[in-house]
Amino acid sequence: MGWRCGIIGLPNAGKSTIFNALTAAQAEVAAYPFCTISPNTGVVPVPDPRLQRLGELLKPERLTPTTIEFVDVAGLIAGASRGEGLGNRFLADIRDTDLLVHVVRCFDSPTCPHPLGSLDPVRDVEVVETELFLADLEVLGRQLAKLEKKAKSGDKDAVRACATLAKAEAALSRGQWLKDLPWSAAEWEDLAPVALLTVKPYLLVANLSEAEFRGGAAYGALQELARTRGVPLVPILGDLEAELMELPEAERREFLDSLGLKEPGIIRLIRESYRLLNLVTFYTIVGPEVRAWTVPAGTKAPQAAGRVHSDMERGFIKAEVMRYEDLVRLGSPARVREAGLLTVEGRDHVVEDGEILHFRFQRSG
Ligand SMILES: Nc1nc2c(ncn2[C@@H]2O[C@H](COP(=O)(O)OP(=O)(O)OP(=O)(O)O)[C@@H](O)[C@H]2O)c(=O)[nH]1
Ligand SMILES: [Mg+2]
Repeated sequence: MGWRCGIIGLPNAGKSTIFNALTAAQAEVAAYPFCTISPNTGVVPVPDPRLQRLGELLKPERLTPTTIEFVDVAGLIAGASRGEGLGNRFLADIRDTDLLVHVVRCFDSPTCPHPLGSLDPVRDVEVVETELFLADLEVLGRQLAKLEKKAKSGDKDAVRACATLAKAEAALSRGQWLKDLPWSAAEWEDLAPVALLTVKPYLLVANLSEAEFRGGAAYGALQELARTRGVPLVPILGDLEAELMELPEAERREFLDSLGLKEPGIIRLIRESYRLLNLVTFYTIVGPEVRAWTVPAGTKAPQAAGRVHSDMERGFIKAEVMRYEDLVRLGSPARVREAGLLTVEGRDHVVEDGEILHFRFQRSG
């Protein structure tokens, strides 16, 4: 199972350009696996300084990072939620993603016209978000109609679910993202079967020309919007970064330095996406391989073992746990053990970010 980030936005915003830069970013983290599942889906390694450090320390034959997927979705236009343009296709494509990455155009181009005739990122954000809201209202309406019939016949669960869905409808009508509401666990369960979009974590990408990057008014307005709304905003120089990824490391460095950047925007985008997905990274050291794994926050040890191998979950006995910090400070797993800092945890252990886990399990069969 992977985590999927859907790249959405108006046509000609630069979604495919950024997708291409992302999938070429394997050069940035060389020797890591990368594969394209379909023309529009790319698996991208997550840059991980801790894994690099473990590599330097333990010198394994293989260092395997964790990955996330990016999906380059068809462009969306006003009316998409009612099937305009590639509307239905667009909605189907993003329903099964875990995060929405909204690419907003912040560049002028004589050769590539803006679909709405002018450069105005704040308006563009509004147009796209309106479609997300309308799409959610539509599925909620349909689901409510079904549930109301059940509720009338006295189904208690349906009565409660109706109340939750009506609350969601009211919030959307006020312009609130469903992800920002303090839902109870029971309410989340009511919402889970409904294919909603505004429950997903969300971030904005400013796709910038160099001129806008150096203080353009359009970018400024988008920054202000992101700040007031508290939405993460990642600046990317789409065209340039796509080309940059094909250059040798030294030239790339020089170019980034000339822009005053520490790293390419797409690398920040991968890190920021990973952060918003609310995932936890743990590590395993097995034979010649040190490997990073991803589980949702709150996952317990047996289910984490199941990520590595289903037999390990079935036959789970216990997990030996080291902290990344202890290993780096003391220099080897043996010293961590000698220092008494290796703990043995059972089935109820909740895996924390940065743990190095060794699973003990009963082999089946
Ligand atoms: N000047 C400039 N042009 C860009 C930039 N990013 C993308 N473009 C150009 O804009 C055009 C559209 O880019 P795409 O990446 O295909 O846009 P898209 O959002 O995938 O468009 P659809 O697939 O039609 O929805 C291409 O000609 C790109 O070269 C940029 O940062 N600066
Ligand atoms: Mg495209």
